[in-house]
Amino acid sequence: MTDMKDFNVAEFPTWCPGCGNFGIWTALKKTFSEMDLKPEDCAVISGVGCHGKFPYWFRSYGFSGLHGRPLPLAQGAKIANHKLNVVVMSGDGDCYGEGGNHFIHACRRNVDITLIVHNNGNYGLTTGQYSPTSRQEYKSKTSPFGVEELPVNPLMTSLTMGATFVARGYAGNMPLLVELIKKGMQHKGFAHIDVLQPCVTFNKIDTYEALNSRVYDLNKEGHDTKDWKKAFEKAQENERMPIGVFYEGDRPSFEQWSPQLKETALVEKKLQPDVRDLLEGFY
Ligand SMILES: Cc1ncc(C[n+]2csc(CCOP(=O)(O)OP(=O)(O)O)c2C)c(N)n1
Ligand code: SF4
Repeated sequence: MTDMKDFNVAEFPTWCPGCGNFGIWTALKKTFSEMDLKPEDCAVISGVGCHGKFPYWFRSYGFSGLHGRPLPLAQGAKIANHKLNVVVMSGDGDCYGEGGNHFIHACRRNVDITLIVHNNGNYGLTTGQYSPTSRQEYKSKTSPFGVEELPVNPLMTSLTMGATFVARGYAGNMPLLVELIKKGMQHKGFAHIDVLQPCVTFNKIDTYEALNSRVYDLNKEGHDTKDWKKAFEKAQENERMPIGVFYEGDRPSFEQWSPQLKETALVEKKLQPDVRDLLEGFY
């Protein structure tokens, strides 16, 4: 079995002490080591934000992309080499705001990648402005009287757009988060895991204390993860917040469906026909 330490780099993350990102960072290392994955078997791709620095502090292949753009990068990496385990780190602003369009189409496309959204209900890196998932009572520099818009419901969105694995984790519940990431990675197709991630510096309403009193383990209550309608209903609960697997479907993944990818990874294919002469014409 690989060791959690195999995924460490020389530097230690500079996230604020107590930030929920530490929980997600530890959970991913634990998941990879329990799945006996090696750093060279994996790619961790991020957008921009506090979460976006994840690949700096995680030893595997990695790429930190533009704001809102980790999903197209990750889908490209997976399509080129579908033997790689591709995990996407995104923020609520990055994924549901700037990258919202990519998010809905990734759900439809069903490429076999795992998306982990660090949902802290604000724009952490740029000092706490309100984000697409900020609740209406959230006050910040850009919402001094609270937020006028309705918050995005990430799980209802991914369920509606055809995601085949939909879950919600909590950075303050490590054993469950590890279980969810493992299940998401084992699932063949697009896995969306929205993670409640306290931003201890700027978000003073979605604190560990507040979340601890709201979250409950959905799967311990006998939820049927094949029941899409029930999952959609559960995704609407707001006061008590279910965490766990909401939905598991079995539509073929993009790689299983695509005739070009069925046999082998694109990186292993011989160019057919050989277009190198043609390409040289452009240099
Ligand atoms: C195209 C573009 N727009 C805006 C920014 C400025 N910006 C950097 S990080 C960020 C918000 C990040 O918030 P979120 O995605 O929720 O991540 P967090 O920092 O909370 O992890 C913004 C607006 C940018 N870098 N690029
Ligand atoms: S600003 Fe918030 S999200 Fe960013 S590192 Fe600090 S606590 Fe974490």
